[in-house]
Amino acid sequence: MIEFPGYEAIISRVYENHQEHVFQYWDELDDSEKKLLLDDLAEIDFTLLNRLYTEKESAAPSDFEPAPYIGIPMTDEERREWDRARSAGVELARAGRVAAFVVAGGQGSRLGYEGPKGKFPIGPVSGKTLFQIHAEKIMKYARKYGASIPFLIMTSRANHAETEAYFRENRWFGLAQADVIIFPQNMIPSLDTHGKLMLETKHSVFKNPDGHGGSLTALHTSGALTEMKKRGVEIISYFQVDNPLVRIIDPVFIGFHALKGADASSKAVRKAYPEEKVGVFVRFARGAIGVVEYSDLPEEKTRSVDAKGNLRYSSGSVAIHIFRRKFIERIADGKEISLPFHTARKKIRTLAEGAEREVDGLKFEKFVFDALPLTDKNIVFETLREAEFAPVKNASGLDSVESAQRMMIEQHMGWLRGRGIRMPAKARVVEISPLVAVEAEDLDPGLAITDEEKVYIDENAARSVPPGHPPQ
Ligand code: UD2
Repeated sequence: MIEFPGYEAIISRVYENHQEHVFQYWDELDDSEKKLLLDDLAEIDFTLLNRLYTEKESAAPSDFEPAPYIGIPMTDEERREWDRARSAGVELARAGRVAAFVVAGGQGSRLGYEGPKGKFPIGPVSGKTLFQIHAEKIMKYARKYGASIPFLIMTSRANHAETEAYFRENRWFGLAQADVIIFPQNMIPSLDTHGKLMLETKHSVFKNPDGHGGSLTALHTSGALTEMKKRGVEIISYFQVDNPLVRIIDPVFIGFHALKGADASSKAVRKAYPEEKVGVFVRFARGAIGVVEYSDLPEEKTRSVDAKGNLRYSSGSVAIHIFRRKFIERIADGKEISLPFHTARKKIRTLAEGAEREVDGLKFEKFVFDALPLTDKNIVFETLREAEFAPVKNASGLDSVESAQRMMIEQHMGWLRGRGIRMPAKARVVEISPLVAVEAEDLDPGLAITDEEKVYIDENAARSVPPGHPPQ
């Protein structure tokens, strides 16, 4: 057994759990590296890891039915209800009760991009990054509602420093520095298929971020939640970094959430096709509403249709939620309640027997939607895909850079048409700066657009001209 003064208990724990291979490079390490490795090992909850390894094949839930949801309004009464919700939502935003929260712990590796995904350029004309678009939307909402809207950003160990530096270099994209709160999520070791820890370097254990479900704990442990309480924020509007279309502050959604007295609320879109890679909203046997991830939805349920031929499990989760601050405080602070871990089998690059190699491994992640059944009340709210869901997952094809950019262009052209703004003959690609508009009604109907193939409407171009006086 190796020795290092002051770390006897940790070293014994590693041996008791049959993980002593993590010391295979011990003799090559200097004292500071030895300490780093031991500190890394000290953070590991071996009891939890042993349990996760034993339960790795545990069955997915199967006893559920499709969840009820608030649909797109069809009748006058429903439209009136929407108007009431909008007023309530606007009121809350004006009173500074709302914060925006993006989970950005993932890397852009599926896009073939190595940095934080938020730094990926997505603006079809401007080339603005996902982070810049989100930050500018928040600035626009803050201006519209005349209140500050804190922007909470969860990173992970791999991209925290780069994300912080990016916001600093860009002067927080015009937001007040104090309103941009960036904090990392926790990490959990991955295991190989025999339940063994793996090394990332000779003096560190391979760990993966603990999933976006870790965001609720990270909000608490980082102090962000306490800060929100101090500022009087009651509602946390949660979204994923990879969706440039997201309506970050949606007064109707916020209003429904508040008027229904929900602890959490979630947006759903109709699934585009049965195998679409989105979780579906369900009502579990005990009555709670939650999400079953697409990979856990049995084949016959994935394809099941009703009498009219419509998909039964059609409410797809777009990973947009609202959480009541007090609900997060309750579950993040509670000692017994914690979200379950899901196991994913992934290839992991690790260091073993003197060389870097790729091995089959098990990654453990929490999913934020597992918090939904822990609420006293939660609602599902239907929305239109083209209005707010364009995930950037892949370099090409489905859910890609190309499809997201096309949806952004279509949305912006739709807003211009909706406001009766004339589209010049040459214009093919149009992008509107979030600082000009986050929805059609922000556009001045007198706006004149230059006759070019690629048009970017920013604050300078958005100056209106009197009707009948086209710009020179
Ligand atoms: C997620 C949902 C899926 C659907 C889809 C919509 C899960 C398990 N699946 O699929 O049901 O709603 O999104 O686009 O949620 N992240 C972190 N830390 C982590 C892991 C992820 O911050 O440890 C962030 C990541 O930066 C991204 C988001 O969570 O913003 C989603 O991660 P993903 O792209 O891996 O999720 P995906 O596509 O499997």
